[in-house]
Amino acid sequence: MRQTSSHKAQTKGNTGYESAEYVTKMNILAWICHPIMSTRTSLPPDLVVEKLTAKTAPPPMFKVILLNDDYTPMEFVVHILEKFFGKNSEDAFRVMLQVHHEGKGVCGVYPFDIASSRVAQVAQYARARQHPLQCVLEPADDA
Ligand code: TYC
Repeated sequence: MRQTSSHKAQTKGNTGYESAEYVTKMNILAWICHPIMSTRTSLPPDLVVEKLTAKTAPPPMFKVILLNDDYTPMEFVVHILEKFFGKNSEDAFRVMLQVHHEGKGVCGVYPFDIASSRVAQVAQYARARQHPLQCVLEPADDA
């Protein structure tokens, strides 16, 4: 990235930064990653660098919800909760019973890719054993 005159001497109000030569974040990154690729051999001594820490928002989360049906055996549901959702036998039994009595229950909360892959794994595993067990995704965030 080439420095242009418009990049220089940017006014930043009364912060005392007026004399600092303005360098774009890309320019600094290029210098840090590979000085030879950069148009600079060194950074200016009066450089003021804004905080470069990544501002990444946490990913949206999704609940994997297990649905009740009249045909899937209870033991199979407990097995699913242990195998795909890392539950111990006590928690697996508790979630299974909740689904049985209330119609649905949360198996776990994950980012989209993990949640959707768990749903697909459960569907494939249950269908291969002729069980109609269903699980679905639901957004977990309030937004
Ligand atoms: N209702 C089922 C039965 O009585 C058990 C069951 C529990 C099925 C949870 C699905 O997600 C489920 N055999």
